[in-house]
Amino acid sequence: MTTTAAPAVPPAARTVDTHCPYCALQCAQTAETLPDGLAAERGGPIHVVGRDFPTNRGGMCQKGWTSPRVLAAPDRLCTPLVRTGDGELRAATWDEALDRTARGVREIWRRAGRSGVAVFGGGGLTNEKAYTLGKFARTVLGTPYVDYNGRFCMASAAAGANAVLGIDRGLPFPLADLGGAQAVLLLGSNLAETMPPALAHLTGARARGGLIVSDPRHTPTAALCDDGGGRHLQAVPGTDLELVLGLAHLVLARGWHDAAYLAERTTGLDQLERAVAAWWPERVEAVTGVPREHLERAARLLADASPARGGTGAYVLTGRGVEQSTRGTATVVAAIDLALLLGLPGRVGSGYGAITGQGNGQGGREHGQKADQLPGYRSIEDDSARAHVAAVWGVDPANLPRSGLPAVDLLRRLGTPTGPRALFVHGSNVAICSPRADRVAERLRALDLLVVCDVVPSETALLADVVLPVTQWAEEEGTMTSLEGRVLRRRRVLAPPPGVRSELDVWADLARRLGSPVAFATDPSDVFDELARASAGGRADYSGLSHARLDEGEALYWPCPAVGPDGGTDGEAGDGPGSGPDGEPRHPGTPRLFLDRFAHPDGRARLTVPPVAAGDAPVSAPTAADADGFPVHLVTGRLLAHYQSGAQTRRVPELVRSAGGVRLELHPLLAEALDVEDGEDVRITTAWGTASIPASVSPDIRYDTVFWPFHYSGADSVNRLVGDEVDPVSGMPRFKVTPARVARAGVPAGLPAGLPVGVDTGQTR
Ligand SMILES: Nc1nc2c(c(=O)[nH]1)N[C@H]1C(S)=C(S)[C@@H](COP(=O)(O)OP(=O)(O)OC[C@H]3O[C@@H](n4cnc5c(=O)[nH]c(N)nc54)[C@H](O)[C@@H]3O)O[C@H]1N2
Ligand SMILES: Nc1nc2c(c(=O)[nH]1)N[C@H]1C(S)=C(S)[C@@H](COP(=O)(O)OP(=O)(O)OC[C@H]3O[C@@H](n4cnc5c(=O)[nH]c(N)nc54)[C@H](O)[C@@H]3O)O[C@H]1N2
Ligand code: SF4
Ligand SMILES: [Mo]
Repeated sequence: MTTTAAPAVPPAARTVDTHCPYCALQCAQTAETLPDGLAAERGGPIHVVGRDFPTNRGGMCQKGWTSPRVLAAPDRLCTPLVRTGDGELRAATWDEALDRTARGVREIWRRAGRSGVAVFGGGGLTNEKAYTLGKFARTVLGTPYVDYNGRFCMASAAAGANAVLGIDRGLPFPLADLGGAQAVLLLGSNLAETMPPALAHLTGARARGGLIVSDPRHTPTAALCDDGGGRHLQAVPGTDLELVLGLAHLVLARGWHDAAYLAERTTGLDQLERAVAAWWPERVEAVTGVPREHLERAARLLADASPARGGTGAYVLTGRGVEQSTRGTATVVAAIDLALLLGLPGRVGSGYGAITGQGNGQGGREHGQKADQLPGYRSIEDDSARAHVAAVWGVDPANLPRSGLPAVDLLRRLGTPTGPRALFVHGSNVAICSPRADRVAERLRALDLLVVCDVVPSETALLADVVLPVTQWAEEEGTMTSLEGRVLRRRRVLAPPPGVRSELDVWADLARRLGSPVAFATDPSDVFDELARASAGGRADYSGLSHARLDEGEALYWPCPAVGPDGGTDGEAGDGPGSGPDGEPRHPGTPRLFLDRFAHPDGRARLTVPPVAAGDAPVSAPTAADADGFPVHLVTGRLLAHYQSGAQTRRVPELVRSAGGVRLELHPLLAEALDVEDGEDVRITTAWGTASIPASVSPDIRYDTVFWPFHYSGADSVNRLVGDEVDPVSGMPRFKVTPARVARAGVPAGLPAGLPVGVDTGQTR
């Protein structure tokens, strides 16, 4: 027998099952703590690997793989900061910082009353934090002014779904259902860069030649339509409403609609028929630039895939490309109408869905950080909802504030003579992500008190009077509700750095310092139980859920009500998630909504004529103050390697390298007309500002459109040039399409008349 040196025993590692800190796909990860030596080498105290889960199937994107880097960001906030008399931020103790905050709030209450203090939340906060933030605003601060960055993200999808279907759950079906579909229409979503592992669910539709993508850019997602995968519709930015009405027109005109389903499950067909009759293909082509044959082809692919015509199923999905518009709600309504005409929603294997963006973009909009909502997706104007939630909070319903203002209006009024004098920010980098960002920064500076909780010194934190360092992702317990409405456990992998506190702690402490009698739990599991009670009976009912139940292994879909004493609701005894450890009946959660009825009282979906007059000019001609240069559509959005305002990902060296610096994407024809080469500076001007940024010349964009991702700061931040018009129904800003003029940087005036805007009779590729 030979002896060899024993292999080095790996240091005892602890593994924890959790989910990625970033987007709503919430890819499942297993995190492993690393010993010090390895931590330094790997750039973070933990290491993550993808874990098998139906949405990500073990996959993650580069942001997921590198997520531990943010835990060890060199400038990670580990001590509170307060602004001194000479304008500098200096380190302070928690006591000092919270005292300063409480004193500031009391002083503003004295001068301006309760509505002198406002709150801005984020769709990345756990359910427990989102819930507590709303409760803190309504009870301790007693202010109506609470809203959050979901207003920039999900508000139009929510408004459209509520109006037509009666409830807003982004995907009312499991994401994996898409796999069996014969056709998928993606309106304004670039999944290949915004949720790469989700592409696996499109391979089926693509293999069947049924993937249809509407995007003014030939994105990696649109490219999946090439070579027989389906059809890319490269419409003029801002014209998807007409595009969808055109598809609806064709479906009705060709008799491809599902008449039996429409009669049984919907109302409003007559009116809709009249409205879409006006959108014949030639007219749609003139407005959208999409050739009528392409429109016809897309309509046929969808119709052939519909169950009524013997297909295996079809989906209509919307993303920010069509929602972040002054016609966002109208376009979502039209998209759901189209799906209903084809008989898709409420059928297994077909449907309509909005692709929620932020990690907890779904849960974040259900638990009360939205200006008009209480937990459980209840209306703050509904007296019975007020009474229910007030009882859970132990307060008098009469003292609960009413609706506040949507984000853009709120930000606009900060620090004005009649507006709020103080703002708390939790989980949003408003100085970068808001439209008219320069003015937002000016409003933030005009406040008497700006308190920002963050994990890094974001551009917004750097404007604050008080900065509070809080726990993030792998340092905390909680739940996140993913894009499919599934409640997932976020688990603590490691202790936060010394000096950092949980936001749950911060709110409880501030409540005490502000003399509030209301109790604030700080254990996330207790907070969840309270949230569950507050949500009971609401549209987003979590009352049958708890951390313990979720820890049994199944992430469950809401609604998941508690089973009543009589074993009521839909709970079934037996095996599986529908029964407890002792076999007692439990609600199994609701993977698919609408199978029996839609959420309106009569159980029917309401076909709705989109609330924008059919004859509206789709895109206003450029109104840029600068009348020189070529008029173009400035479109904004995302790159694969950066997340949102970039506060987190700009601190990850691998991602910074992958993304490169800011670039303005433009078509070779436009570059030629401007006489700029790839990498040379282009001057771009809108009604709100002007900037010079390097060109990235690419055939993958319409020639009348330029693209500028919003992840960058300072002079590279596009939101300095984006206006703050909003959708009239949802209050969502028009991030996607801004009229602009472009010229070669340094060329002053006198360029020839521009390329045509708004009309294009062919694809640009
Ligand atoms: N890498 C990365 N992934 C992310 C995020 C991130 O910041 N980075 N953020 C997450 C969040 S919060 C969100 S909301 C989602 C967003 O996910 P997406 O909606 O996929 O992302 P966007 O890039 O904002 O917009 C999608 C596409 O809309 C197109 N578009 C612009 N104008 C129009 C138009 O008028 N019509 C049509 N049809 N298309 C148009 C753009 O060209 C762009 O390709 O991504 C999530 N995932
Ligand atoms: N031009 C243009 N602008 C856009 C968009 C666009 O497409 N174009 N998209 C819009 C959309 S869809 C969105 S969702 C917004 C997003 O934009 P932002 O709201 O700015 O989103 P993030 O960059 O994710 O900001 C989150 C902040 O919270 C911090 N943070 C992370 N975790 C925690 C936590 O647990 N607690 C606290 N207190 N802080 C935490 C992060 O460090 C970061 O500073 O941008 C919008 N703005
Ligand atoms: S797709 Fe989204 S959830 Fe998945 S790893 Fe990337 S950022 Fe994280
Ligand atoms: Mo978003």
